[in-house]
Amino acid sequence: SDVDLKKKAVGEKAVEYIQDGMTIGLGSGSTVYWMMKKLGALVSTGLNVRGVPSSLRTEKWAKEFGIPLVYFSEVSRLDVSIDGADEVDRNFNLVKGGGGSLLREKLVNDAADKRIIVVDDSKRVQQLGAFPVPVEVVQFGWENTAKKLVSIGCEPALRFVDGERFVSNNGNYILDCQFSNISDPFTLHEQIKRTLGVVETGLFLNMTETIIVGEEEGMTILKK
Ligand code: DER
Repeated sequence: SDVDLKKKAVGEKAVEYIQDGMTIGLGSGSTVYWMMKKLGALVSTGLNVRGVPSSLRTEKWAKEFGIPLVYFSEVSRLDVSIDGADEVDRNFNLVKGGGGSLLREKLVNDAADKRIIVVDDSKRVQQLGAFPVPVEVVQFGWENTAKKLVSIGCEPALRFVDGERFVSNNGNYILDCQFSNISDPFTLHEQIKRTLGVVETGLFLNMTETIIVGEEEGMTILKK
């Protein structure tokens, strides 16, 4: 589909930001898939890199494509992280977590010197919030946590996949929280974050400075 073509184009473009010897934060999702496929091809021709995966699914792809991996505990900083997003606003703020990897993605993203986001243009929005904000919560007492989130002004829905409660790579649940409109994502993130039972939110604020957007004709590279 033309969305896949856009994802492939921007995923492959992001590889241009990777230099020999770099340690890379490997994001998660179908756009990152194309970046990893291209990166694997360059590794097979001699590019020397190592990656920290932000999900078990990404770890599997890295092994499939021959991208050397390193434990997060073995590196202090990452040279660059490359990841996707579910929504991107004009201030480079993101909603992420559609794939359920937001906690590790945020930890990897935070440890990177340069952070690159790759999206197709359907992800660009004027204001965040059409996409429900994924919130990772501990399993114990999740119903009470959900009630607290209602009082912040959202409609939280426990995420199910294939009829089963989704459990993240960290053993937590995800509540997809639909807000009517998010005028101040910073305040909202803080409100959600300090709610008892919440581990992390899918609001990635001030966490990227380069966004590569795939379009009908070519792509746009946004720099903050
Ligand atoms: O779950 C995530 O945060 C992914 O990065 C997601 O936001 C992007 O997934 P996609 O590239 O498959 O659209």
